[in-house]
Amino acid sequence: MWYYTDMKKPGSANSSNELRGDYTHAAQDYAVPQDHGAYTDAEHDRWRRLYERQVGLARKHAARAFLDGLERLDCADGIPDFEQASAVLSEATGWRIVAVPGFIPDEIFFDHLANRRFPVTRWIREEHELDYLVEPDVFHDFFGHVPMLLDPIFADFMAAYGAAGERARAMDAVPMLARIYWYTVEFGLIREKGEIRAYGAGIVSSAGETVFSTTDPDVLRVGFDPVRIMRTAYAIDSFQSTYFVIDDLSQLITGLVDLDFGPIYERYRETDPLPADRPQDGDTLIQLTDLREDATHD
Ligand code: HBI
Ligand code: FE
Repeated sequence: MWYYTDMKKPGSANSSNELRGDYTHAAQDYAVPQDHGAYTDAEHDRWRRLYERQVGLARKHAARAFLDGLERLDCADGIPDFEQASAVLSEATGWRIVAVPGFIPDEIFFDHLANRRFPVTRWIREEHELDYLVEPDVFHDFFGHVPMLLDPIFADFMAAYGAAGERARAMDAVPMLARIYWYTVEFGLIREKGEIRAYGAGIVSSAGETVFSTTDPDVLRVGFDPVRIMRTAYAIDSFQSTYFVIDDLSQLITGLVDLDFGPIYERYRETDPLPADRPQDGDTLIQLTDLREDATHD
């Protein structure tokens, strides 16, 4: 996965060793035209191959809401046209897509989300990056994130996350809020019919992590706990060592609406985060074997 602290400003030139997107023509909100007609056949073909591989794994391991959303987007045949997808999205949940050159600053990102605009990177990864890349591309952003935005509950949660950004920024606590995004939107797992399934975009856009996160018998799977999440460090360049599991998408709303973030930020923002590779007191640990037994009682 990725993490960037050095942002490019709209209009600034590219140099090597930096974000690879072209920021020269970006607006102040970092929006760019998608220019759908400019994608090459090779790029559309790369999308088709990525799609085909991931959709097979997703059917086995991804959340119902993700699969439903993906189907409605009808995007197997090539890099999707954001305008068409935005029409489907806005009809369903009031969201739309805005094309961006790549990673954008926190405050701009939060503002887009709060206003139900999801920033999607316009370029696609290179041929040698089919398994892994360090920056989000159109496959991660669109295939990974957009299907869940067709779910009304998840759509509301994402907008609320964006709206929470301002206070986190004012209180110097963006890293704490960002961990909520990381462990839900990017790497969230959900319990469905006695199985662990993935709804996080970082998982469902990765072949290796789709299988690992949902089937590895030893990785830590902890019941959703927002304060624990805000205190927990995460890995940016390897599979996660802890995943947080929700029982239902509505838990993202109910678990967060009543939370008074101010005092939590005050209390923990200066303390070292908890390591991600070990359980903490108070964790509800979820074992795959227990789940299968649960399923027989349904
Ligand atoms: N920009 N394009 C893009 N995509 C992201 O996922 C993203 C971003 N900027 C900031 C950001 N994520 C996170 O650091 C925020 O959740 C804090
Ligand atoms: Fe992402």
